Amino acid sequence: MNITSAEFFRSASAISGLPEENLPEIVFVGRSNVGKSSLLNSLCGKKGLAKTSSTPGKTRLINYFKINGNLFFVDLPGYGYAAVGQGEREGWGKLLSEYIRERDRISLVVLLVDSRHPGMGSDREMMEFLEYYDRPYCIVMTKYDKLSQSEKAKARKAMESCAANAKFIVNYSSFSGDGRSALLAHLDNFTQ
Ligand SMILES: Nc1nc2c(ncn2[C@@H]2O[C@H](COP(=O)(O)OP(=O)(O)OP(=O)(O)O)[C@@H](O)[C@H]2O)c(=O)[nH]1
Ligand SMILES: [Mg+2]
Repeated sequence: MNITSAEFFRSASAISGLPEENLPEIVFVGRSNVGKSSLLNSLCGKKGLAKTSSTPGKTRLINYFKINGNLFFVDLPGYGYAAVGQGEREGWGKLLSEYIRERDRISLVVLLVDSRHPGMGSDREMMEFLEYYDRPYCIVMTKYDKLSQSEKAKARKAMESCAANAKFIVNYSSFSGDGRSALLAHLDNFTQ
């Protein structure tokens, strides 16, 4: 797909505040600080669209962005950050798990995994959760620029073996834009 327009649409702090518009939703999830908001900005080619931070736990709400007038990208709060997830049964925010369970217009969940740590327990749990609720998902390996050549091949292999049910896997660097055109081409299949 080619992104011609990307606009902030709305934030919601509860499931009851989600938009009524019946548009497909491509959702970005992953551990806190994995690079979700940066990926959104990189994909849309708009630097300040989603707020990013080097401190984990920046995104606390469900943020909707309208893409090309006919689709939503959804930026969710990260999991695995103690101050956000503590006390929650699955360790993820209540908002995040409710959204994934109940929102039936999700066309694809983009699960972001840090390239330096493929197969972490919390990411595996997220994959199991997505499979249990029958949500189609793909894997984006973020911060790929931080890996050496030999680490890249190793990380990719490790990810492939633990994400056998993912629709596809893409290596990504929001800094260089590597992986952007590959990811956009895949997303094209999930815009209806
Ligand atoms: N080297 C490198 N750093 C990145 C990349 N993407 C994001 N970062 C850095 O990682 C940090 C977190 O990025 P965010 O995009 O805010 O992460 P997030 O997943 O939205 O974080 P929360 O909203 O807190 O869950 C920032 O310091 C970014 O600059 C990347 O592709 N390469
Ligand atoms: Mg964020």
